[in-house]
Amino acid sequence: MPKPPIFRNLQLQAEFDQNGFVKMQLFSPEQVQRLEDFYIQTQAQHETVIEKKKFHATNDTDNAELINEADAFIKQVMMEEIDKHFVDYKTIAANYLLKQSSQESDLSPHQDLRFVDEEKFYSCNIWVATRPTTKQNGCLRFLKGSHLLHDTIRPLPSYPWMYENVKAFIPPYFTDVTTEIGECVVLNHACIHGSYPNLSGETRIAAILALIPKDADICHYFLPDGNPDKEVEKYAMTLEDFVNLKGGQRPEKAPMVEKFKHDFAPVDVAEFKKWLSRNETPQNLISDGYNFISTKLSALFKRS
Ligand SMILES: O=C(O)CCC(=O)C(=O)O
Repeated sequence: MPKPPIFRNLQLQAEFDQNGFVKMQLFSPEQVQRLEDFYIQTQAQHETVIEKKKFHATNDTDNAELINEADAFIKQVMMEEIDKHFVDYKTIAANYLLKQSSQESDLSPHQDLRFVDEEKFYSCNIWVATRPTTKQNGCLRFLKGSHLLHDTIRPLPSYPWMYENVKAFIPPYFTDVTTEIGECVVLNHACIHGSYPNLSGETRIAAILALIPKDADICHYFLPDGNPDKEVEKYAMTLEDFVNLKGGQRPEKAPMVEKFKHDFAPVDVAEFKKWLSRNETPQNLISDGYNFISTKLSALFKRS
């Protein structure tokens, strides 16, 4: 059954459904500037974690006041535009995502946490950077269509990722998505993605807002560390439950709605490699091909 749409533009919805992400123009330069200004004003509070993490989010600070203020501010700015482009959705949380200028700020292939029953719904982030993004300052990269490959449970604190064994094969097949001021990327949390390290000398600032279709319930999947039976607990969450969720612990107030066994077996390497090669031409081959053709062309036009 098709999952309920949230884009007003059917073409964008179709691209999002097929690829697991889509880029669109959403914000004005003035709105983006306001998002950046708020970050600059709260930079010291955000940067309390940078010794440990070169890629970090507002949530990582564990500063409840900052987390609430950033959430409210990002929502206030983004909501000026969102209803013009999205329907039948509800928002989850908003956050800043900061990439310090460092080789260690790269984000390797991953899927985001699962917030909804993905057999019926999807959840996504609206991601917007405050400056243009490129490979040099840490743009996003996606494995097109990977959200459709397997139905994955992505719990905390234990996260046995079924693609861990094939992670190293993914980057050549990534599609890079650069952005200009005001462009955003809407990404399905189940689509495998990552981002380059930021080597630009300046922090890359992005704001995200998570959305889900209006009829979806928000949930949290909990898998305790060292659970040999791989029994997953599913909790029905409110936004407040997420704000109060403490790292590695069960939600304090949210009711558990289900407990089930899940098979976290790693993907079959040969199958996955077959899927990769069927779906995409590796980017290094595209650029090698381009270099080959451009070398030939420049040789043709070179004066002897
Ligand atoms: O900001 C980035 O570089 C990565 C963003 C990301 O992984 C996400 O929004 O889920």
